[in-house]
Amino acid sequence: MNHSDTQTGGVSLHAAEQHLADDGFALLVGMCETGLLTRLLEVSTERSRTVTQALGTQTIGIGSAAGFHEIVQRSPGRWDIPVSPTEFGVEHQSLPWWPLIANTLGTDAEHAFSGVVYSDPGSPAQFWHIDSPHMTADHQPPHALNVMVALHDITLAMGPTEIASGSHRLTNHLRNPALVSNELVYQHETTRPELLVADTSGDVPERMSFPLTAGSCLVFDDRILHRGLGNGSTSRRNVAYFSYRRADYCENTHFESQRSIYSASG
Ligand SMILES: O=C(O)CCC(=O)C(=O)O
Repeated sequence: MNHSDTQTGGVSLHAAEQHLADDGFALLVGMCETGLLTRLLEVSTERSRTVTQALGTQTIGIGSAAGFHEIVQRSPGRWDIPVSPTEFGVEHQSLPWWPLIANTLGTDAEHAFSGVVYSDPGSPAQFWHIDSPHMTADHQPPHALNVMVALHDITLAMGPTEIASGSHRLTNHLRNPALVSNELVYQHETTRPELLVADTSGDVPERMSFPLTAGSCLVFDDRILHRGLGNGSTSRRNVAYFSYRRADYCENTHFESQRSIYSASG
């Protein structure tokens, strides 16, 4: 089914698809109706409470390999807690952004990950990173997309996700020998937008971040350079995420943890 006439959060689906292809991201304002938003926030809040209570005083390093199935610390004070669509009480193909996903990745696109990522007040900005590497030297359409849903109004002080606009075309380590795949995917202090055009005449991709109203979504290509900004406010910043992949793409760099907080060995 082609959804080209659909409206996606007040933006035509066609315009959102075009932004995604050209800039590597699309901002969809007012995407979730109140019922969906309330459900996502309530389930996220309850799950984070249960998981952090079960974690207790166990320390947890940075990155998914150092984390648990139920919780990963993505950077200091930034916590990723997986929640499946079923646990959220939603059917992923019924979510309001699905037409954009289906038109970009195919109607057989698969749900890859979902959950909530929250940052504590005072937590610092992440290092720039991508979520998965390019697969071929020539530029291909995205193999995976992320939808970040603001679960409440998010001011710039609370640290929304920052994007290097258009960088999905520049993060190709198979084309640019100066780039190291692992230093793009795993947060590395030297990775920043300038690196992508070093020793070339190309412009540095513009850094962009937006205050988000509750229920607005930032959709981005998995290969774009991005980072969570620091939370300089006194409130916790909560974002639900839903990630999708093409049916023929099955790499995993997102959740590499091997242990559960509920197992006796930790
Ligand atoms: O917290 C955010 O805004 C982004 C998080 C992120 O990109 C990550 O942890 O990989």
